[in-house]
Amino acid sequence: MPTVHLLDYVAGNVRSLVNAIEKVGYTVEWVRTPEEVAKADKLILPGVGHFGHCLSQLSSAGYLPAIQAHIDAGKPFMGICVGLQAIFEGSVEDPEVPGLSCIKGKLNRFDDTNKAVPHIGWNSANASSKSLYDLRPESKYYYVHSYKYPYIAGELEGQGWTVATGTYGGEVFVGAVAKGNIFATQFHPEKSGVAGLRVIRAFLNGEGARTLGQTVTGPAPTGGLTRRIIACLDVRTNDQGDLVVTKGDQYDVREKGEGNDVRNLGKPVELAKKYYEQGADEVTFLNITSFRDLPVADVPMLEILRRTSETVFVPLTIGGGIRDTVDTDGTKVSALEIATMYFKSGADKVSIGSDAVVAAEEYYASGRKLFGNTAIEQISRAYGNQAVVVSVDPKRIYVPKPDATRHNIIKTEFPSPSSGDEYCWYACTIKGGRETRDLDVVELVQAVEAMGAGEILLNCIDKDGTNSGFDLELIRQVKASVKIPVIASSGAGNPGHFEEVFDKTTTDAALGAGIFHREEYTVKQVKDHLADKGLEVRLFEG
Ligand code: 1PR
Repeated sequence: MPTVHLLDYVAGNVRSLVNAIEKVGYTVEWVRTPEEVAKADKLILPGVGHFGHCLSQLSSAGYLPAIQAHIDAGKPFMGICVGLQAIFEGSVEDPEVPGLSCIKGKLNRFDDTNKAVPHIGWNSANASSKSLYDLRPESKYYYVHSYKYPYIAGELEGQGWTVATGTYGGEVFVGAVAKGNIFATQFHPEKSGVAGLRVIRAFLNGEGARTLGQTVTGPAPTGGLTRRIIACLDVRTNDQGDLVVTKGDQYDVREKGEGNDVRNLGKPVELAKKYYEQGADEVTFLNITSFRDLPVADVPMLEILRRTSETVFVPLTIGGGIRDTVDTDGTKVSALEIATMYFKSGADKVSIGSDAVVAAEEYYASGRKLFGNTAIEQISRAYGNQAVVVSVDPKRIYVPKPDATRHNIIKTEFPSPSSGDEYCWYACTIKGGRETRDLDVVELVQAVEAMGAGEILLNCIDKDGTNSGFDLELIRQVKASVKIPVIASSGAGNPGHFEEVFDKTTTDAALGAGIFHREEYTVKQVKDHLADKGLEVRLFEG
């Protein structure tokens, strides 16, 4: 099999990139020293996290002159995400750190006045009728970044570059760029389904470079960021010791009646693939019980991720048990080390639940000081904010009047059925809803945003498994409190509920579990419904 060389300098989910490269028929060889760069014919520079962190690592390991020599020799070079950013002169994210300067100009941050940042999700890479590594106007590609190169018509083209753009909240940015032997994408082709695999293939087989810039005809480009639909798999061992996808009603996952067994809705790897093929934009696994009697390195979720990432080319999130812990042999294992194992096994993001609540409580107890030692801070520092999701498990607490509590309250359209109280706040819980804390959801999300979380997965215990629709009041309250994206979760029972949450709130994504596991609707049916209603979605490309 033909070979491509990957630079092994940066932490993150390179397993998915390797899987994608193998999927299109190539093998990967690692470049582990600057000297080894010279043996590469085709070189890929993947990148996650902070511009400065990546570039400083490359620089201190002596890679930059070797990469420059590879490029100057006219050999194929591809940069992905921060790998695209690296070919620019610099970034306001880390102004002191120089880039490779193949392109003059600095990246800047998305404006978060009227939109969530990071920009997470499926967006276009529109090359305006020019051939650019098989990018297609009707396809969508997975982006996750806070910094971008702002597109100015003609600027890069005037220097011989072919450019594809995306638009987010009115800002047009460079989604991909190519000239000669250089090709770079701001999006993650290895996470962009079949559309992304095509791009990788075009780089590897040389067709992309050969046809670069030719005029192509095709359908008119579609708009910007799509509505993101996420399939969630709650995973745990059942009473027979098998790892199964389960689903609770308000977090109770046991069947009612005789036996009282853990509800078994299927096998995690198979279901993940099924939802990917139905068009799920992301798949989330939540390990809802921890596997305390196993060495951390053997937790079954690692194997589930490895196997899933071989066939599922959209982002994977893993949650459950991400906190500092003590291994079976007494060794301390940090949350960062656990997250690292998950990333190496194919996860793109980790989701933190209970530990985030405890960290937020400490944040307020210390007068909103940050010491850099929480799991959120450590993981986001190493892998970037976009890699850290905080999963929130709130429940409603009714109060008779606004000043009956110190917490952030709302006046609800759904008064308490028992007391008739018209005000409520949302209390955070830990340990899968078993313990309620004196911290409200607004306090939590603001604290974790300050710590560096990149996204909120907003469950709702009152709504979970009810099929009665999302808690719009909760979602509005949280969206109004933070700038980072929010995923609405809990309560989806039909496609209309997804339409409603996108119409009546500004949520960035919506998640369903039971609706898909019980086969009441497919992901495709949900998306078809949204498309019928005029909302932009990404459909699966076979
Ligand atoms: O606290 O960091 O170890 O993480 C544990 C994780 O496991 C948390 O993300 C927590 O939400 C989750 N979890 C714990 N116990 C349960 C349970 O169900 N007993 N599941 C649980 C949470 C909620 C959603 C669900 C939506 C959509 N599941 O993920 O998928 O509510 O459901 P629906 O569409 O069927 O209504 P830590």
